[in-house]
Amino acid sequence: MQKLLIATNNPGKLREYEELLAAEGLPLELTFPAQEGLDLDVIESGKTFEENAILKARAYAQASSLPTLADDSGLEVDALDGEPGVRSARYAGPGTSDADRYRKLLAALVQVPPGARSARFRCAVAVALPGGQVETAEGRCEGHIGYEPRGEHGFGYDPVFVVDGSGGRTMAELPPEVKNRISHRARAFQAAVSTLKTMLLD
Ligand code: ITT
Repeated sequence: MQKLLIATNNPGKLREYEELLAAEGLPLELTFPAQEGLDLDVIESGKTFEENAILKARAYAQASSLPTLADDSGLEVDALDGEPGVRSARYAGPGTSDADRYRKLLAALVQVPPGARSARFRCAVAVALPGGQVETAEGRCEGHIGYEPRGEHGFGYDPVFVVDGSGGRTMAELPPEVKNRISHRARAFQAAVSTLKTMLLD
């Protein structure tokens, strides 16, 4: 079966891609950086999610000689002019946890009233071939930032992100199969399916 390298060191993302691929039934065998003996430190110097996804996908495709999917994603908060955005993983500095990051976000929004806390998760997916060809797709999920963390599922900022149309539930309160139908990552992946088929399976 055709292999596809999922170029991420984030275990939450990995789990979601395994489920997304299984749901789509694509005849692709997923592999991961650790499984391929790869430990790259790609500098995410891009200004956009798309630029950073391309940087990661190309670096791993070249190092592994495998078709590679990378994802750059994050949270844009309107009251913070789109922050943390592409800096979502680094928002609270080096060596910090998911909880440190969402606590810093809640603190930054402490004065912001309900109704002004709109936000969205965004995800850019890049699929690169070892020769350098690359295609991208994007997905978004709209919502707002709550006042305290709720829920046990997911990862990252999920406990503080209240999903539009979910009856007031945070992303971390949605069962994984529901997150994987409506999330930014699910939507970006859906948008990339036809590209994956053309690039890898035709
Ligand atoms: P890789 O670069 O190795 O894939 P990363 O975690 O550093 O892992 P990003 O640079 O794309 O990935 O940063 C994305 C950050 O945005 C991630 O660390 C979370 O804090 C947040 N994020 C992205 N998708 C999320 C999701 O589905 N739920 C909650 N937080 C998310």
